[in-house]
Amino acid sequence: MGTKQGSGTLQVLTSEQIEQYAVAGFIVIPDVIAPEDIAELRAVTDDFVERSRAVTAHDDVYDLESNHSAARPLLRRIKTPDRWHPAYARMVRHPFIIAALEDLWGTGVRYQVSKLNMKVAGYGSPLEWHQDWAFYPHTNEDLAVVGIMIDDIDEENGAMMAVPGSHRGPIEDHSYDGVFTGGIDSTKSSADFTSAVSVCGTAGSISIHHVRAIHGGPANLSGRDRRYLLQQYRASDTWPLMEHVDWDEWRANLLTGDEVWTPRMEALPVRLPLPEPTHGGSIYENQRDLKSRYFDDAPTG
Ligand SMILES: O=C(O)CCC(=O)C(=O)O
Repeated sequence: MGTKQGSGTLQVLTSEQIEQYAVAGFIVIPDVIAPEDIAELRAVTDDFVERSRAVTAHDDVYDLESNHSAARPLLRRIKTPDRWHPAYARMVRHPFIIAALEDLWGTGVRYQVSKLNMKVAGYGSPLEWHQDWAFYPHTNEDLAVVGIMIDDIDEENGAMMAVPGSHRGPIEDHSYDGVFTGGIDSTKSSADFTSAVSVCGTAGSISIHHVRAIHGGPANLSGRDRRYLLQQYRASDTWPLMEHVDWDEWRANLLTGDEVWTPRMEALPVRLPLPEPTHGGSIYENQRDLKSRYFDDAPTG
């Protein structure tokens, strides 16, 4: 095994928060993103929704709810939002977020990819239980998703739910009928889904969840939108087992620390996400083949 490079001095997280992350596999930190940044993210996102009226099928930017229309634009997701607008790109390099990940890992930090999950009021689709690790196993487990709460998020408007301690459990089977679906068949898993908790916070809070934590969440049946900007990061010394590495992009995404030529290897449970899903483009599409559903679908009316 390699060794971590960190200084050992915490910059932004408390030792209690680090302990909570280690035990539960996720934390929420309030008041990280400034109100003016949240206001800008909301306005920019509203513009994207407006422009989606002209869109009739999933594309590189938009993942659509099934009854999206020009008259009533309904987005499930804005894909790779940092590529399309600087307001999102700035959030990728938010100093608090980078420092928090350094605190957790004691290594440099590399950015991976982002998505903005919309869960629109009265509709937003559920996501079945899954572990991000099932999609992208690496040489070590220091990967996390940082969720920026653009709206107040609570149990009513479809907060993500996570199973405490599940990041210390096995890698679950995410296949159904022999195909990788990116979702767990809860009737076949030994995970305790009844212990799951909602990951809630006011707008401007961030969540951080571990790559192996089991998480998912219900449809948003409330009258309030739930926009959640999810940014994926990995430690500078973790390398993907399967992903194609574009060298220029890989280097450009190293936000802090030195390039590492010797991946840190850990003995971890891994399952490969194969055979590939029948439906590609987003996790929502991948999960279409998972016929055993835990969360009720959103109403289509
Ligand atoms: O939007 C959510 O509540 C969960 C997001 C998630 O797990 C994902 O997009 O993989």
